[in-house]
Amino acid sequence: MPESLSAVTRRLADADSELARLVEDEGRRQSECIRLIPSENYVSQAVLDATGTVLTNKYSEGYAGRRYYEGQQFIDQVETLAIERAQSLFGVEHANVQPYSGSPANLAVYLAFLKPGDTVMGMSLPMGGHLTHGWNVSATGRWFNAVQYGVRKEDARIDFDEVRELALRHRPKVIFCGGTAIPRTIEFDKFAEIAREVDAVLVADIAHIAGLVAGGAHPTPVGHAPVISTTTHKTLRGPRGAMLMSTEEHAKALDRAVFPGLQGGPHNHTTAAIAVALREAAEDDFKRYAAQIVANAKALADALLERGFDLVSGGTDNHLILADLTSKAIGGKPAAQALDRAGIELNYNTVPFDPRKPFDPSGIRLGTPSVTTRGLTEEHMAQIAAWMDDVVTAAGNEDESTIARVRGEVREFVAPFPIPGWPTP
Ligand code: DSN
Repeated sequence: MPESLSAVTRRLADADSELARLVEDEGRRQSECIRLIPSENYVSQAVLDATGTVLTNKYSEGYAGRRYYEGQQFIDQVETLAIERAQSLFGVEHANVQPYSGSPANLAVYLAFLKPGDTVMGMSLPMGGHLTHGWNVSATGRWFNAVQYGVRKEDARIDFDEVRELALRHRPKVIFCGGTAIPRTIEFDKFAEIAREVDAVLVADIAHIAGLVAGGAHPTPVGHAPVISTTTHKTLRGPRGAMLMSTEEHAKALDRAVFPGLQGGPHNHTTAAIAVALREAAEDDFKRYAAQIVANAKALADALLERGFDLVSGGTDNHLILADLTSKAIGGKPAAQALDRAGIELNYNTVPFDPRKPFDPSGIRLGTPSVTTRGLTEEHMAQIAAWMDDVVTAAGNEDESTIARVRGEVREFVAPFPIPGWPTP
């Protein structure tokens, strides 16, 4: 067993040293970087523990009390606990905790409410939506008649007159709101008004902001959207999984769509970890965490603006920032790659009305859920913006020595902020 392995991977190394080495390297990478991908986080030790339990050994197709396999005495209780915690945290009538991840959860929505060829409306991917909201390369855009809305060119905000006009013209059965690159508050009430007018089911995809909603740092869709879809691993800080929540009216249709419509056995170890995360999210500490995510994002946005970054919509209301690097004379991809070499991890992203291709777009997308989990606060954001500025400029000038200098400074900077589940160096 190699001496340099941490205690976390030493046991794994007894069985598989090659794999243990990779886990070790990834753990070190995560602890030595400033991780700014807005859909990622660091889960707690308890969530990690629940994920690595014997619950992974069990098949349990069906729902509590109605399974197709025996031996569900405890699995039923685990799933029920997760459901009850979701109901209580979000204030919803019904929760299904079985979807494997966000895309399958959204596909279950299609199966519950639409037939192939029916009309669905969602925000287009390059404007900030999600693949599964009807984007053309996704099954949802190929098998359904997808009508896509976007944002206004002037201020990058959703144009509700356009959304209403599209809805009246195309009469979608389902309208998705929410997305993956939306730096502003989602106005669920305005979407609900339009959905009512055309008799569509409004689905709020809160994958990105679920933790903010749970912690009171973003308005809730409950009372506006009868169906809510979310992943559990972003701001909610749980394992990689998803949930569908709804009013009682849609409970049966959604449950049938998840199983047997789309999936087989639920991943019980994930369900357990979701239950743990939901319990954590109900604590007062989590409210402080959610508020701090937003405070950090605003401070980081302000610091980036001061350094001449062009932010889509001019800033942020939530955890996420989208920057158009056109004015910095560099594409999003080479900038993201240089930042990664410098230990600052984010992703390249299209910006609304992007003239460049999705694989080589104009923007970068970043956010504060992970750094906030580590304990960074507003006072640290100016330094991160300064490094980003240095690296983006250096990347344009092929100045690798600046990138190497920042790499060293970043490593030193994050060292006092340990990550859960990983030993302090
Ligand atoms: N891949 C997720 C994100 O990064 O936003 C969305 O599915």
